[in-house]
Amino acid sequence: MADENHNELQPQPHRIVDDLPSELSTGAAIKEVLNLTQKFDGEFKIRYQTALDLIVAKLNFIDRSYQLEHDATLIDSIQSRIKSPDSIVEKMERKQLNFTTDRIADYIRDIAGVRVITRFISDIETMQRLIKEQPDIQVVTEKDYVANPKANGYRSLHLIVEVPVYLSTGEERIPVEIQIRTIGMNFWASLEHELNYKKDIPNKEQLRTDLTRKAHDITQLDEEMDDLRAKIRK
Ligand code: 0O2
Repeated sequence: MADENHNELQPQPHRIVDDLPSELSTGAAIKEVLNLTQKFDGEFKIRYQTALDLIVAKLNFIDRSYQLEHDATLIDSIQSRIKSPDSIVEKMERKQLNFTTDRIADYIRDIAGVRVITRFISDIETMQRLIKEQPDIQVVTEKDYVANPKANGYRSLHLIVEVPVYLSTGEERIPVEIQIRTIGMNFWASLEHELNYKKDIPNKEQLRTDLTRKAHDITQLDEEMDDLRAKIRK
């Protein structure tokens, strides 16, 4: 990941899954603990689900307020998910995180994830500005793959925000990843994701090259649509 994409504004480590047995280090063991955690310690999942619900409500509020003022929506759709234990384990293995020393919630910051799909590219920046203006949400990390696309053509704006969740034990700031991208960027990313995760696809490398080329076409279309909208709304 390119450094210019990674703007650590205020890293705040979280320790949610504590007191794990030190002898556990393999992926299978991690999975087992995660499954147990989710099964027996519902609070872990409840924290993330609550944070997710709060962020989705906040994003809808931002959109409605914008609509009142500008007579146009910013958001085309919102998707959200809690990362599955399998996917958490896969990511920890991919990043070679040692389960005995590194804690899940410290390093996997996208356990709660929201994807905001906009129609126009300039709406991504507007969304980002309006999220930052919310006094109860703190943006702690920004990665701008729109200004600095990945080599494969991936574009999206990633924010890690922290939202306060009030538990019987007190307030906890829970991280939520917000990915903001256009319909075109989302369309591209979902196919590229499929290519990465499907096995036995012939000519994978050629398909990757073709997809990277299509990402450029989508960038051009996104920019042209933005220009057209500006002329229509003038
Ligand atoms: P999933 O299935 O979405 O859960 P870091 O936070 O820097 O330690 P991270 O989180 O790997 O590391 O970095 P990054 O770049 O913020 O990517 C996070 C997510 O962005 C990924 O989550 C994907 O959803 C998406 N993403 C990033 N790069 C690509 C890409 O090249 N293609 C596609 N299709 N999506 C991408 P996960 O956990 O990998 O997967």
